[in-house]
Amino acid sequence: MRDDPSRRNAPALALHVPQPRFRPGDQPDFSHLVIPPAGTAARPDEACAPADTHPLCTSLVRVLDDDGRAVGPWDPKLGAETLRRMLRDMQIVRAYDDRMYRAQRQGKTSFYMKSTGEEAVAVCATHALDRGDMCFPTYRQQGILVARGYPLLEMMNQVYSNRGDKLHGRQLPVMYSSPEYGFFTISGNLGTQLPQAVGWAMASAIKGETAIAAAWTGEGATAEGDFHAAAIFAAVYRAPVILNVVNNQWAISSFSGLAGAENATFAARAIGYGIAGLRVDGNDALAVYAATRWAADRARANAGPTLIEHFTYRAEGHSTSDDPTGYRPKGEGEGWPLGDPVARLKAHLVGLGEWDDARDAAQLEEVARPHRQAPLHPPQSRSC
Ligand SMILES: Cc1ncc(C[n+]2csc(CCOP(=O)(O)OP(=O)(O)O)c2C)c(N)n1
Ligand SMILES: [Mg+2]
Repeated sequence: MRDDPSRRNAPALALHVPQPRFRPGDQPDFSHLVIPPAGTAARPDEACAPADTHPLCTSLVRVLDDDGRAVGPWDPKLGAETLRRMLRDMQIVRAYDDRMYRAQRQGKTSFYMKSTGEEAVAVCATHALDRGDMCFPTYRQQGILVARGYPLLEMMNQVYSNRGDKLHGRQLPVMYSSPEYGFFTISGNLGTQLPQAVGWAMASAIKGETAIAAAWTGEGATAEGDFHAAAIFAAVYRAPVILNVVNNQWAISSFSGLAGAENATFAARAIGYGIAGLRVDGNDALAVYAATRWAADRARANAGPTLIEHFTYRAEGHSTSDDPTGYRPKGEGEGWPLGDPVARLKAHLVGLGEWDDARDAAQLEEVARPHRQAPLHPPQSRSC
């Protein structure tokens, strides 16, 4: 109380309200970010004590260097076929996103959300999981469905809420669901998928099965109580689950500082829960793959859950309802120091002699084609 005479000289209490570094009109500059060179992060054994991973919660696991070479102990040493498949899946996601964004602008659907710049987080993690593992995504992991070969036509049917929509228009566009493809129904209520994933993983263990669960959340939604409920259950029971935090710097117009990023990394939350944690270059396809495989192997060995922070950048607006020029500088993403995940994987393949510009151009043309051919209202009749 300011009137209390015994506290007359005490400073008035005040709150700290985090502010983003740059607003529209400012020149973005990411030089404050500490980006360790690729290949420098240590790779502990998958069955290590959680504390052995904790130095990695404030560092960054990176495999692809500036010249597109794979370096260091986290190099997953994937064959060219897998690398090309991951590149192709990321290119499909990007082409599909562009197409659906335009469809919304043409009035064919009410709403769409792109994952531009974050394609590796969903696509490469899925390639590192087993087909039977259960995924609990947000609206920005359409790459999981693409990586598992879910038909794009079914995805479009859902976005258009047309007669072919398996969900009969009962879900907001982009909130897909496919039990057959191990893709848990997306919920608009942020964070709910996290305790659900942990519960699914615990059930898998209780039944003595071998499938694990993986959940994704944006960094903004880690401020929800559900994140913490999920983490404590996962930690206490050593549930076979991977908790992915996709730190794309923004939660609609709120910057990551409002979810705690000024104080600690998101990966560092693993330290408080006493579980394994990794902080990963989310624009590095090989680092995402390697970290996910590490965490999956750890879960399968009953060594406990892993929290992975994917450090990335939301290159476009939050959704078709958003205009990011109202709260961040135009072109901020172009200065993002971790580059573009698709371009980086392409450069790696080219460097290996396993890809070239001509093949890339042909593939880009090809992945755009199915969208053009897809009928807007396919002739299937509804089953109910
Ligand atoms: C419980 C809840 N609170 C708020 C919202 C509104 N909302 C939808 S998306 C979003 C931002 C989420 O940001 P983040 O978790 O960082 O994920 P990103 O969109 O960046 O992938 C908010 C606040 C919601 N859908 N559910
Ligand atoms: Mg975010």
